[in-house]
Amino acid sequence: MYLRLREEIVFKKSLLAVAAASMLTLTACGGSAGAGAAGGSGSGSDKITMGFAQVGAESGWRTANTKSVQESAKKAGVELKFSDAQQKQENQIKAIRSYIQQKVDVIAFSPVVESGWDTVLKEAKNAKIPVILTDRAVDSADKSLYKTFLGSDFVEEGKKAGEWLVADSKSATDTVNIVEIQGTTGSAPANDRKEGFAEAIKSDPKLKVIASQSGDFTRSGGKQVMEAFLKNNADIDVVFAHNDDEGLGAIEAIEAAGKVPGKDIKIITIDAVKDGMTALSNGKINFIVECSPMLGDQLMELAKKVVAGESVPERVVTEETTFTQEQAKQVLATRPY
Ligand code: GZL
Repeated sequence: MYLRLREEIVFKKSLLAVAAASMLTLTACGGSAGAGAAGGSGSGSDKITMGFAQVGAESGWRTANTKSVQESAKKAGVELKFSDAQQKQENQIKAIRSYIQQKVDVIAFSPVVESGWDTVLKEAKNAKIPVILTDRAVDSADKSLYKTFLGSDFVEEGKKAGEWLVADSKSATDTVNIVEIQGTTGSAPANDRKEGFAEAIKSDPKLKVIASQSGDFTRSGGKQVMEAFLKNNADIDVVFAHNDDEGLGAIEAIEAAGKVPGKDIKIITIDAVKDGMTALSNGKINFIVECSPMLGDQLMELAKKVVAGESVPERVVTEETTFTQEQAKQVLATRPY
């Protein structure tokens, strides 16, 4: 009797051991599938699905950024669902909600403005779908609402623009009147570039921002704002435009007013897209701070890690430089965008 009982206990113990072992394997396997466990497409296949909510197509930079994301997704074997919000926050929120409905494995987006994202990001978190911020940031206090923020340091970009002007104005004796064409109102790049530029020019009291208005990062916006600045200010020495497209619009307005861009009125912009670099090499712009739109490869790498449950840095800052007129002439032919 005792022996049989003992055999029975040994047998049951070994059954339990087998069951526990198989459970471990399953969990491990579920973990590696990532997507299923994370509440994503649950396909269990290695291929991940990304929902990308793009800002719009407002500038040369945005077009290059979209191209980079789409080409990198193809190269990385990531299935990409893509939407263009025409620069409207409600459209981006709608797109993110639809990605949640479709149970994508990961959501990535460039928030058109900094505020108003907590509700929809909480919905993604509750659906266990990780979110990656790319290009622009949100001002949410809850850092758990996204896994990482990949993009430029816009304050640094504004500072570089201001520092160039401080150096270029060293020999000036009179006040240097600056007009500023800001990016999209409420967006991280507009807020931060303005902050960085103001910080840098504080060191020279001759440098005065006499007018500042949003051109919404578009060429037409830059032209309209510059026309108004020229009408209301007799003596403008410098334009600081938050992106190349606004600077190119300002050039049109300056030339229409019979003045020489780059000479009568100096122009500093940010981005370094092909059209901006062409104007820089032709002397119509004086200095450009680079802001790289080529975020696609890094985004896909981060997405795969996040879906696989691996840890990623909270912040990934993109590498970028600056260009003078001489430097633009040397690199223009080889610029990738
Ligand atoms: C910056 C990006 C800005 C560009 C503009 O990372 O968000 O938006 O500077 C674009 O050209 O429209």
